[in-house]
Amino acid sequence: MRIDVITIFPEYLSPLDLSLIGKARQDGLLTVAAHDLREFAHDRHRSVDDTPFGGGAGMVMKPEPWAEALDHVVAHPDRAEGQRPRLIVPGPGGRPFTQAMARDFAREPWLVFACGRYEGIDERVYEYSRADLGLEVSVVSLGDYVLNGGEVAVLAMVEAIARLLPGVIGNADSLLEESHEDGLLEYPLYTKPRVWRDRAVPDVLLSGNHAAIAAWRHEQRLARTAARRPDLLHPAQVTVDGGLDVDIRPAVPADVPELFTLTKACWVQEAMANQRLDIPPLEEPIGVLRASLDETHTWVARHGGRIVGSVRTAVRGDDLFVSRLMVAPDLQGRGLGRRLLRLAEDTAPDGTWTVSLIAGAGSSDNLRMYRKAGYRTAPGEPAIRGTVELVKRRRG
Ligand code: JD8
Repeated sequence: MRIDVITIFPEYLSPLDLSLIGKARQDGLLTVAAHDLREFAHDRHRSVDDTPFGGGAGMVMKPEPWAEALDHVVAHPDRAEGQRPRLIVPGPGGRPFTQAMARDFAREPWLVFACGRYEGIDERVYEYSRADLGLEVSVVSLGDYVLNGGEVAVLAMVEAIARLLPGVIGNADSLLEESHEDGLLEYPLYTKPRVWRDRAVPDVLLSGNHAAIAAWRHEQRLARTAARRPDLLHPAQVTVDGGLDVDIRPAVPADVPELFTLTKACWVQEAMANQRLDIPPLEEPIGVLRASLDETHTWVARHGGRIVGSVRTAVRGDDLFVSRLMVAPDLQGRGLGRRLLRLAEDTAPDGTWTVSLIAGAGSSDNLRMYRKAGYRTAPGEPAIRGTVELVKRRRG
């Protein structure tokens, strides 16, 4: 990737000589060139700013030096004829810079950053870049606070973009585990010593129990995200009772006809997601459902008098088996499935060490929810082809 930066303070970008970005440049993965805007100003004082038309405080960057600088950069001799960079202009009024944008920019072969100063750049420079130079122009903001110019934003954006380039970060897997990649903040970190100034590392991290560690870390990530960045969570995840107003009770025989119908509606979705019809809940006759109420714990959730969800549990030795977790198709994605799952988990009697369930291998929404809830794929082959067996270790 090639990056050109136009600025009146090229020295501001010297941090890009250091660390991982410096190494990537040495390794030829990345080229960064800083251009001094003043070299494109030709009056005695090399002035790049002037007073604003229409009045107002401060100064505005003049269009002529910008146009010359952009002409110069876009005509770079190493670049193929007709190739055009993307132009990124940092500005407090831009679209907020996100990890998704960093990924998007990292796919481009060539980026140009234009660093404004003073009150900003004459608006005609944006028009000229689009219309005459044929550039896609993105005004991007680092965040909701005021900087004096675009240089600091460029440092941040170039770092976020360059670390996504193939080969810049040794272990590509580590990129996948980061916050802002999967929507939750990081879990807390600890290293040696085990006890430091009377503060011990949480016991679970020393237990050697990888499932328990994963479950603990997941809980920490959820709690942190709810506390610091509730905007990243689904509303139903922020507080336990923040979801739909539902009444959850043990199922009774009078619920069976309606529960039977809801089951079919929900598992038609499953049949489509997994491209098969031989799924037990779809095939089950109503009499078998009736009998299951005596052999399992089944709950139904009602909203406005109507059954909108259900879940079933059965104790099998030291495992709690959860099945028939369903939410009416029109009410999915509001956290009700998660609530029913939590309720099922909470009913596990003492002496139950794991909670397990089976999901269709093609049910990606369900699988994502189960993983977020701390479930992990059970070792070994699943008993039923096309399914995934999931297990979660209970806490404490
Ligand atoms: C570019 C000039 C300063 C902008 C008066 C003083 C980004 N998140 C961000 N906050 N601020 C900037 C930013 C600020 C800039 C320039 C970026 C060029 N200024 C001006 C207008 C109001 N101040 C930014 N990215």
